[in-house]
Amino acid sequence: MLTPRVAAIHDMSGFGRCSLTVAIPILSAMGLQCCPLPTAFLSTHTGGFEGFTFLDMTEEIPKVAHHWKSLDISFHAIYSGFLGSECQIGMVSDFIRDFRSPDTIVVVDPVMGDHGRVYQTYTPAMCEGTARLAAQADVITPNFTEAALLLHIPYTDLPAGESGCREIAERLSLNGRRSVVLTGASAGPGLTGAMCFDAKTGQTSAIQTRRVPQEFHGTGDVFTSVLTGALVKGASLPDAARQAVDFVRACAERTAQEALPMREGVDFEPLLGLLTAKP
Ligand code: PXL
Repeated sequence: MLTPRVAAIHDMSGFGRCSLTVAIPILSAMGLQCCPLPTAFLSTHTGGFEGFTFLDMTEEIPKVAHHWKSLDISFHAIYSGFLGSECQIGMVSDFIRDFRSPDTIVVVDPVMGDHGRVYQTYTPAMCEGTARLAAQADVITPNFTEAALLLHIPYTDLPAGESGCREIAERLSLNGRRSVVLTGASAGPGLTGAMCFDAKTGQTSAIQTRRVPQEFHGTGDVFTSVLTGALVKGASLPDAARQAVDFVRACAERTAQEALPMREGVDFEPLLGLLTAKP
C-alpha cells in the first residue's frame, strides 16, 4: 500500500520546536510521508526570541507546486500553518485548488496569534487572508485568539464555559460545511482539550484531559500534526482529536517535569513512540 502523503506548508524554524520541525517527525512517526513546502526559514520562532532571522521563501512556493504538478504527485492531505507573507496566502489557496482531489483532507491551522495577541509578523491583511484560506478547509484548528479573529469579535467577548466553546465551534463551521477543532477548550475546572464540530456527523463533542498548569509554546502545531496524521489514517474527527489531546498532554507533563523553558517548545521527541504504536 502507498504510504499516505501529506503536503505540509509551514515555516521551518531552526530552534524552538514548532511548525515543520514538529510536523515532519510527528507525521513520520505516525507512518505517513511528510512532504514539506517551507514558507520561510527562521533562526527561531517569533514567540519569545528577539532578533530572529527571517528568510522569506514566497517565490519558491509556485515553483515547487509547478514541479510537483509536473510529476503528477497527489496528496492524501494538505496541511498548512504559519505563513510568511500576505502573498503566500493566495499561493497556498492556489495549491489547495490545484492539488485537492475528492479524497484529499485539507487541514488549515489558521495560525495568527495566542493568548489574545496577534503574532509579530501577522498584519491585519494577513489575518483577513488567513480567514479566506480557512474557508477552503475541511478542518480548521483555531485556538481562542484565532477564533476571535475569525469571528470578528474581541477576544475578551468570546462566550465562556463549555456551552461557550460549543457555540464558538459551531459558529465557525460555515453553517456546518467545515469541521472545527477549537483548541485549548475547557469544559470545566482543571480540564483542557478540544471542542470538535464534525461536519460529517453534525455533532459537537468535547475531548478533554486534566490540565497541566503551565503554558508551552508550539503545542498547537503538535496538536494539529497528530490530528492530521490520525485523520489521514482514517480516524473519525473525535478519535483524531482524542489522540492529539492525549499526546499534547503527555508532552506537556514531561516538559513541566523537566522544567524546560517555555520558548523551547514541548519535549516531544522521547514520546514519539506513543504515536508509532497506533494502528
Ligand atoms: O507555533 C506557531 C508558529 C509557527 N511558526 C513561527 C512562529 C509561531 C508562533 O509563534 O513564530 C515562526
